[in-house]
Amino acid sequence: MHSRKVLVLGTGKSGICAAQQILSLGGQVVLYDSNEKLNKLELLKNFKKKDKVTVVLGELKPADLVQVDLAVISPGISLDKPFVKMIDTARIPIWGEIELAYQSSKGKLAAVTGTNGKTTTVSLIGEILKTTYEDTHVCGNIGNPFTAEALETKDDSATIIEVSSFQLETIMDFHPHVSCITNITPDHLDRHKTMKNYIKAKETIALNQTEDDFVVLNYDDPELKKFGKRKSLKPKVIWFSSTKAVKEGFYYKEPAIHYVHDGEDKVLLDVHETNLLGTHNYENIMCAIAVCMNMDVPMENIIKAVKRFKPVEHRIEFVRELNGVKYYNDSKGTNPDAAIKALLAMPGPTILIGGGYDKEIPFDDWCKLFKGRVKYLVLIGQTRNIIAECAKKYDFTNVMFAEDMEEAVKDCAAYADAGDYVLLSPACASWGMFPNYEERGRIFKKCVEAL
Ligand code: UMA
Repeated sequence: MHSRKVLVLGTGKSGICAAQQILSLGGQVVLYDSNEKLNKLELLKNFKKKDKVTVVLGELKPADLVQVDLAVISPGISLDKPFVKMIDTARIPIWGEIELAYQSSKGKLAAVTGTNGKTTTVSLIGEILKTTYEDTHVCGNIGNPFTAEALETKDDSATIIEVSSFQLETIMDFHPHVSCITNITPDHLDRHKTMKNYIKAKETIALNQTEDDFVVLNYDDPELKKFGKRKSLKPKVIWFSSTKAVKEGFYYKEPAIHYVHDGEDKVLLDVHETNLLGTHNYENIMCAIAVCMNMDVPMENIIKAVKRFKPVEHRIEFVRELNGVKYYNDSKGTNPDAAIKALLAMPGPTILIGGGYDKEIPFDDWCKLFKGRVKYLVLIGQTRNIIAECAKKYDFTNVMFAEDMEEAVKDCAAYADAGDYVLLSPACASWGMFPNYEERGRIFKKCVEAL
């Protein structure tokens, strides 16, 4: 990286951390963002005075590419963008921020992708790794860019990274020792266009793995079952299932998680001894155990950490009980599959807040579940008409529209009776109304606390 001139695309978390990594290694940075309204001086506050950084906002011109050796792209930028095509035509290699970090990272690396369950699984893996490795790094799509950690890693470090399909589109040498795909259901089709492209991006996680590596896969997911049986797949496959006893690997059968190895079936853990609720969470636990076992963590340490682990913020997070009504924040439910899991985890009649940014995903499977479970549906954001129409197809018409989160929460409180559950699980991304799902969740909690 020394003396290289690198064009960093995007000035969110990934872009800033990527630029800082390049500068630490002695390179120069051209920091670019399409948003011309950003403030250059504010952006430059992320760097030291002596750093060789220039900022370009708005349109990227061919002159900005002069002497650029490499471009590093943020995950939120689609490869279809004309400025990305211009960089490609100029034969400048384009790496994702993950690839940049990978090139400088040391020690053992595990990576988790999948439509849902990534954040809980990665957080749990992080807690387990900490029992055995003094130097553990938890990063990636979870909110802490890999580039923020990579230069801190050492030969005896353990790193667990959450990788999204966006990030996997631009890897090159990225090679985790253990990888995991939790599940694949429709998401991000506005960006990937087809399920085929989306699945392909997810499967890239194992692209550079060898016979010495491991990939943890969901036996119950038809796509992943096919993938795991593919002859060209090099790493050893470790299956997990929550529906059947696998011949080798992990399975959940109420009330326990089992490990089957060399014909021996061992009970590892009673799920009621954990703080996690719902079958999807037991799947996350199996993923975490499978990953950590192959990161050389003793089983005893794994089980202790699993039992101690508390649910992640914004994922079916209990907020408060008021007048016999329990409020749950599932702002991380950013696609229908995640929202289905949250709705199914509610033990009683539910008043549901849904809607948000349109990722062009069908809502049918989610709306089919409303009748008999959802008392009222309060819709916010860009998708509210689409969801209301879809719910109507499945005979569900108890729908209200709200302009913002405060109004939505007040509507829920007004219609809820003792014994009901109020759930924010929007099945959509937050963009358009909020900067990210974390902020949406925090605002929901604030409105609930203010009731
Ligand atoms: N931008 C451009 N041109 C474009 C599009 C965007 O310049 O055409 C600029 C925007 O103006 C903005 C910047 O790019 O300034 C934003 O970059 P980004 O969207 O990559 O955001 P980051 O802050 O870098 O956050 C990213 C991930 N965001 C996305 O993938 C959309 C974060 O995942 C991740 O936590 C972070 O890197 C650290 O790794 C969020 C997410 O929603 C949580 N992920 C999706 C998901 O989980 O479903 C994939």
